[in-house]
Amino acid sequence: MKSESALQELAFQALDSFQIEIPSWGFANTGTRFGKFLQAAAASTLEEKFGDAGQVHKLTGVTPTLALHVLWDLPNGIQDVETVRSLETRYGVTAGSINPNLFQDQEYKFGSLCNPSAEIRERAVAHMIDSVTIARRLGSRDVSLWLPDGSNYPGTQSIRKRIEWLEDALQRTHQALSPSQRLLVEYKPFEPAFYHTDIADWGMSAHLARTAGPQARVLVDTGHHYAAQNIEQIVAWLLHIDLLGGFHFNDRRYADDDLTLGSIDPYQIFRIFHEIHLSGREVLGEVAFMIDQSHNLKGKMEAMVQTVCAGQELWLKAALVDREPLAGLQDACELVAAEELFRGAFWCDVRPLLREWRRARGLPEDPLAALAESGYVQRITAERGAKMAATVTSYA
Ligand code: RM4
Ligand code: MN
Ligand code: MN
Repeated sequence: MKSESALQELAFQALDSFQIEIPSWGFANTGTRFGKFLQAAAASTLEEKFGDAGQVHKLTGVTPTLALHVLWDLPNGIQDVETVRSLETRYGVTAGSINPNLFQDQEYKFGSLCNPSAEIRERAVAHMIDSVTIARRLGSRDVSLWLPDGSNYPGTQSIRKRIEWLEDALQRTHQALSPSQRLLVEYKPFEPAFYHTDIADWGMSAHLARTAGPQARVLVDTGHHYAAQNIEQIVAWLLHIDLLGGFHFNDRRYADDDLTLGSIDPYQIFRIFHEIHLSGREVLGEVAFMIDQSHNLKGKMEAMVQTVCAGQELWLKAALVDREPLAGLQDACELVAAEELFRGAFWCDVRPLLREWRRARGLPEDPLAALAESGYVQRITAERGAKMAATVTSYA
């Protein structure tokens, strides 16, 4: 048993090292495949997204960066960089990862970087390179690619040709990176394509990252796996081969559900965090923690604050695993004792320690309660609600 002060020191160190990026799209109106559900408090401009992100950072102290989606957030591309810069100063959060958008233009119906048309592939590569430029001008380290490409029916596309096109596109994107930038390659086995996706799993991402160049890494989105897949094992492998670039955190019950972190299976996030803790603190500079969630039913501000707090709780629980004795038990094959030690940390109620840490750092002890007390959500609901009636929600 650790003394109370030793425990506090360990907890404070762990919490000081934890930051997580929030996504601009987590504040906007989103929906299901069947329609959008509008919320009066949703952000519909980049300024509102920055405003909301600034508020989350003020309440939690651990979300200094906002992930941006080119086209959604910078519809005029490079020209919008100055606007972003002024919003950064105004709201106290800076632009985080830059996400190219290769999935909403009509020309990408049959793919973007893997489209059989050389002309369309060229346009998609140009967008990747623009995204690198945007990121550089904003001082953002990571360009984070999620590729929607794939096919729906067997025999309709050449899987092999598309691999070559992709290798070429990512090499060219990599050449545009400055020395401090990185290219993150996200994978997803399904949706929007359902027969094959061109980057379906971590092996494909790892290969593409390696072929692209030394500044490319793999991005693990927790919702982008088949059910029951052992994600922490993938994380352990990526750490081992030095290719883990970051995470998109969210939770899921079935597919890419984008539910709030830890809502369905908090133990899984704990197990992932354990692998990171095992690698030591140095690895944190190399592994970006990001949230990738859009909230259709929960209030957006509440869901984001709740997610950040859940992330901190699970990070802290995983930090409490007594790793040295655990290693001894593992080597001795003391299975029950090892498992009890491991899950003992998971069951520890860390909320009092978190409250102490927040108090010591001058943050509200209970960010969700502080959000409610601040009246922020009521204010944006009143301010933004009037615009809502004009928004289109229908699917067909
Ligand atoms: C994907 C993926 C990407 C996100 C897009 C919009 O499912 O998770 O990270 O940018 O959705
Ligand atoms: Mn994602
Ligand atoms: Mn996703």
